[in-house]
Amino acid sequence: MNIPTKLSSWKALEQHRASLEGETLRNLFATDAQRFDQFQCTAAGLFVDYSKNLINATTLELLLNLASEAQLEQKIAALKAGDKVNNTEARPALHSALRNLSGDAVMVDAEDVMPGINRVLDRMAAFSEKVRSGSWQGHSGKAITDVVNIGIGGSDLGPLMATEALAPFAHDRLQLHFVSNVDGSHLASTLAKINPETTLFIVASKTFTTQETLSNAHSARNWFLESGAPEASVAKHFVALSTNSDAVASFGIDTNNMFEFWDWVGGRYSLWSAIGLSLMLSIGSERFKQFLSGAHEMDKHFYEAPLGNNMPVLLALLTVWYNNFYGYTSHMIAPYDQYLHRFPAYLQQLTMESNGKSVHKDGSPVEHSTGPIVWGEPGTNGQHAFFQLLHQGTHIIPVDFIMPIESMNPLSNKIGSHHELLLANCFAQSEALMMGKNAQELTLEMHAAGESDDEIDRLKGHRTFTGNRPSNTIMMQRLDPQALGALIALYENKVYAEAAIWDINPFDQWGVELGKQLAKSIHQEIEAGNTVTAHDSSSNGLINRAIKFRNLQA
Ligand code: G6Q
Repeated sequence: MNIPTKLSSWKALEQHRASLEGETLRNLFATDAQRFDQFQCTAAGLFVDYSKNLINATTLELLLNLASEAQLEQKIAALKAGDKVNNTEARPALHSALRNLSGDAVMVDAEDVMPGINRVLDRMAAFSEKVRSGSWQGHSGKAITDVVNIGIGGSDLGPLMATEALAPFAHDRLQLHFVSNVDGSHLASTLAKINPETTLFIVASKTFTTQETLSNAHSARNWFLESGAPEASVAKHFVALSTNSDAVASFGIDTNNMFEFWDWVGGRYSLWSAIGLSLMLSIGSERFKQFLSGAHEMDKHFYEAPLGNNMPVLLALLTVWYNNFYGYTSHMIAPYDQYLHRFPAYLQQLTMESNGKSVHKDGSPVEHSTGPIVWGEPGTNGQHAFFQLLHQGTHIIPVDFIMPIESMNPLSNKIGSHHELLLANCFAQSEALMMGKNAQELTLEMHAAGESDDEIDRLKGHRTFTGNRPSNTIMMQRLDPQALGALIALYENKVYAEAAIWDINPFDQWGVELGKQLAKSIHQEIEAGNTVTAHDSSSNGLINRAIKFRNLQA
């Protein structure tokens, strides 16, 4: 085991960090005209400018030393080879096999998993074509118009985010809906918009034991049957995506209508598997393949590029740099593309569920902070809300700006082109965060606007900006299936590289399991309706209050 804080490269980075005290991004740019050329990376159709970071050539060298000392290359090779990198669950993490278009075998326990993956992909493609063409019909002989994916967490966020991101490529007739929350309002508001005769429900659950999903699926089936649909027609309107065929059968879905995946696919990494069926229905199997291909290109880059020119590794090292050597433990994702509006939420699960860990792989406590808090909103909306804190707050929050160069909707009017305005805002934000505005610049600006020296003095503290706030800018030509695949795989691989350096397991989620377990027992208590005493006084009090008021209403 490589405890990161004990590595000599970690200690060297601590010293280097101290030597950078007082250094500014402004100065780093002023003294190095090549900075933009030096700190950039291109891979799988994506371009990353990481020059607006608090690093110099020595920082990068020392971070790369840390990667080597933490055996990152060997750990990347282990991931690719299907080693049991998820040590607490004794499983490999082979989401990369799901998009492995190389034709090479991928072995799990001496068996090549590629034929099984390709068989399911072919079944998904054949089914999608039937639904899209209208030849798959509901019980009254009408084509499907609405698809409702019922799932939660990894069985929801990925397909939801990607379906929204690729909305310009969506099928004309099919409306996609996603129901995740066990709050009945989520399902009810969706059911109110659709017709049971022309709706296909996809019940997406790796384990097929998740209470929220099963509860929503049962209510959806009741609604469907109460509409007068014959029991035998459930097969035309309900399909399942799961690893658990017994549970699918006992729910009442014909296992011929089940698309399988495997326990070595983590929930939050499952979008590339059968869990992507809703996306495939929306964009078609060919485009789904382009989506896989973008991710595969990024995987190849991750496996093969030297660490110093490896996009996921570089972004991971920057996160480690800020998280562990500056104490910047929050990370903001700002997609300048409305279609990516669910991308920050998706990344929140990917990164926080993967790297929100406090112990090393051997179970010993970590001595450093791990996964940052990830959040965000699309620009320019965020600019009119929380960006104030990014510019002048006491927290320094590194930002990833994500920006397609071409718009899918190139509107313009007498003010100009929407997309040029969007681009301008994105570039303006990263520049402003980095450069800030000093007293001299403010004075010139306020004098030019005819303001008095007194007024300048009065407002100086409020209207100057320290700057020195780091960001990356990730650009792509346009947000198409290939680019989205590459973008997601970039972050998946980045998360793995961070975990490898921190020596934590990014593929388990015992916190999620705890929630599932506790909710189950409290649910039984609420259903029973008796006064509970088994918990702490707060939990007892809350549960009893809910029971009391529910009984009063009954
Ligand atoms: C993901 C997590 C979690 C999971 C959901 C749904 O990595 O494990 O978000 O995806 O709890 O689980 P099921 O797909 O088994 O219903």
